[in-house]
Amino acid sequence: MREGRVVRAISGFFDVFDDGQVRRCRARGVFKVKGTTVLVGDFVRYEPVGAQEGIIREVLPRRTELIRPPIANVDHVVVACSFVTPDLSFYMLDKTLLQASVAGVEPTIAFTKADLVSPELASATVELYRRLGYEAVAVAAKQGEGVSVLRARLQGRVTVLAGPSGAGKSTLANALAPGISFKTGEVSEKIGRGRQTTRHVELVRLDDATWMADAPGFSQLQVPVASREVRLHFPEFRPLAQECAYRDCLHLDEDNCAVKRAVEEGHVPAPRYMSYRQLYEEAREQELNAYS
Ligand SMILES: Nc1nc2c(ncn2[C@@H]2O[C@H](COP(=O)(O)OP(=O)(O)O)[C@@H](O)[C@H]2O)c(=O)[nH]1
Ligand SMILES: [Mg+2]
Ligand SMILES: [Zn+2]
Repeated sequence: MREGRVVRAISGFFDVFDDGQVRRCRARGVFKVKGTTVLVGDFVRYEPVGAQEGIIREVLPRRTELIRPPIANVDHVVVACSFVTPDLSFYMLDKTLLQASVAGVEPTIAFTKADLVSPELASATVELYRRLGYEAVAVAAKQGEGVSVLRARLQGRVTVLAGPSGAGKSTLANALAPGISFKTGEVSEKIGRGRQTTRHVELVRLDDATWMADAPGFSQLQVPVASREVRLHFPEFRPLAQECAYRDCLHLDEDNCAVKRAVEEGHVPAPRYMSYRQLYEEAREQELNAYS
């Protein structure tokens, strides 16, 4: 039995990368254990069959698991967030950061299309998120700005790109890995009416330790979170929460809330707090729907 990494899943087959070679495998037996599936990113035990095929017998334990896109063992997400077209949305950014945090995947924010705004706005936005405790970089893909910083952050990790359609994910992927051509998935999906479009998740190898997921059609991460837990994924709330009058303060309508005070005093950006309230409400609504 050998071990490899699933890099692609296509209608019942799994491409397993092992020792510089990709084998097309079927999964046998692993599905019999209830709830077990094979995901792209999984490490599996497999039996080679001939020179190019194999049978997956076992899925090894996962470090992380994303539901959308369906991918295992990702340890880094580059959150693409454009300054323009689409316009910068702190809410969308904060939502993706929340989901990365819930999934236990470290985020790096790429503020894309920095060439289309003033350098002052670009660096102020990057600073805003750095002060909150995030890794953030301004990117102008065509000019190569920010690309080498990001590439260094990919090293030795499995990275997935997330962010809304048009944010520049494919452009960034191509800049990060010249020589590998990433499909502009979102575009073909809109044109390809009635056609089966590429919703396959695929891991692209940059070197043996460095992989990047091309997940066209999955612009957002999607991970469920309990409403009461949302606050725990806003790192800047953590030191403040100890100062709240209520130990279990949700930072909503409670009296003597240190988070709300910090917002009023400008220490926590107001859009960030508005994102929190909205994401709390969304999580709450999901809970109410689930129990009704
Ligand atoms: N000016 C500028 N345009 C960009 C940049 N990155 C992407 N774009 C453009 O934005 C559009 C959407 O990019 P694409 O990579 O397809 O976005 P995706 O949908 O997130 O994969 C394309 O027309 C790109 O040429 C950038 O850094 N600067
Ligand atoms: Mg794309
Ligand atoms: Zn509070």
